[in-house]
Amino acid sequence: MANALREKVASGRLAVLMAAHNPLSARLAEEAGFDGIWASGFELSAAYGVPDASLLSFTTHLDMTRAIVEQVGLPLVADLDTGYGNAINVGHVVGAYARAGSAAVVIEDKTFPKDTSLLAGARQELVRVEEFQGKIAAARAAGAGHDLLVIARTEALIADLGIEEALRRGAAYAEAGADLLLIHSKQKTPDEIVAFTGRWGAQIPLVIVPTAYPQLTEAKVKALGKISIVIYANHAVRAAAQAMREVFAAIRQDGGIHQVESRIASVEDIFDLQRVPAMKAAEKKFLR
Ligand code: SPV
Ligand code: MG
Repeated sequence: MANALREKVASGRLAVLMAAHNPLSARLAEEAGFDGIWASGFELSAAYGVPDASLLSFTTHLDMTRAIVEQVGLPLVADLDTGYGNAINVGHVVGAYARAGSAAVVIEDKTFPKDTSLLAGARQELVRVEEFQGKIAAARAAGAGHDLLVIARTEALIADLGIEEALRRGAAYAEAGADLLLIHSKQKTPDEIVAFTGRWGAQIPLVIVPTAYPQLTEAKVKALGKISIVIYANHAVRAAAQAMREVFAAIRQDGGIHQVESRIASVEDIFDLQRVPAMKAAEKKFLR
């Protein structure tokens, strides 16, 4: 099967990805018309109630990835954090994600165990450039034959190392064979990303995660150029948390579930999301 994300990037159109932490959230993202799924480490960690700090094993995240790929047709971009160790670990892990049907993997240049990027005062330590180039090369080798995109992510801006260092690392990662560069920023305005994008030599296209600077709309991203993928990295779990909190509070307040019916998805809606109609059709055909 051709890699639809590679085709979208090659076409020069912007691909917009939504985060997911399970197949249901991925299916809702598909229903809403997103171009792909971001298999987010932050979202899965939050779903397990633990910090996004290399606490979940890669097989836990791989299980989620497989489950999403089995249920949703959109290309999936797997968040591999640091690659769970050195270049040998990266090769092992990326091979598994490639065989699971990922369209792309993202590996970031932080040390293992990582700390999450948007947390104030978090540990943000980067590995040597050469070491990360080796990890990119290992990822490429493991993905060969699977039409897998390798996205290198630099956390230079997250680590407060400045635009020069981010540009230096980005260029080195492009040279090592990355297909795209994810440049992450925690600034509350788009200025830093706009400045970086302006100075980027466009060796490879950029990926951004505008969580901290939501003012940068898709129209503005397109106007900047050089950016091929936008990832809305945590909006599934944040939407779910808020919706559950509000409905749970209302049920406690009302002393029953009699008032919330119109505020939540119907049971029939969930049946549809579970593909019950397809199962019923199969029963007619196969149950004898
Ligand atoms: C994720 O969603 O897991 C990400 C994006 O890597 S961020 O949480 O902003 O680092
Ligand atoms: Mg992550």
